[in-house]
Amino acid sequence: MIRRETATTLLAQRLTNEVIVTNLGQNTIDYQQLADRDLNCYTFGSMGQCTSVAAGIALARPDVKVISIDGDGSLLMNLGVICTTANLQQSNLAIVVLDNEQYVTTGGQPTATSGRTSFAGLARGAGFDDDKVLEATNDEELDRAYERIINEDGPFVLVVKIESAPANGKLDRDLLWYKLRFMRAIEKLPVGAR
Ligand SMILES: Cc1ncc(C[n+]2csc(CCOP(=O)(O)OP(=O)(O)O)c2C)c(N)n1
Repeated sequence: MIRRETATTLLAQRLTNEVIVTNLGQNTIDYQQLADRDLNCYTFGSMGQCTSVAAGIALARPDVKVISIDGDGSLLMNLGVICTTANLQQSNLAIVVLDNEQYVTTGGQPTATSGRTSFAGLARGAGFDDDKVLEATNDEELDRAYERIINEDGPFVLVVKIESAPANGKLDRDLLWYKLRFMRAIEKLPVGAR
């Protein structure tokens, strides 16, 4: 099982001009605490919308790699988005699902992936290429997968099986400040930065 901190820091150390969009709750806390940067777009409260927001940014800025750090419960709530993105074939989009098999933010109720459901299977069924659907259950697999999603064209789906412990620290809820900081940062990013 991969630790939350490892799932964040292994990606953070590879980042340059990529946009990161984080799911509400735990994933946003991790990136605020461990890997805060102007090109992070945090989502708050909007369960299910993380990958949709990322796909929209990726459409608006095809010259920038956009990585969604989604949660299993949240992506399960908006599964249509993987069909939309598979059909759009956005080469600059990667969807990373931090799959702890629970709705941790609301108390740890099990999600469908704790049972028979597999995001890798869902992603292939949605239309993602087989070789762009990646799964990581240990740190080595995760590091190799991050290298691919940073350096190769997507669209990718990367399913990361992580521990069920919550993120460390508290959510900083200064939503407007973070939103404006992100908007200014992406505006300033020269076209062709990828
Ligand atoms: C539309 C909607 N329904 C319910 C909630 C309450 N809620 C907030 S976080 C969360 C669980 C999210 O689960 P998951 O995506 O697996 O992320 P985790 O908390 O495990 O990191 C729920 C049910 C919400 N914010 N919005």
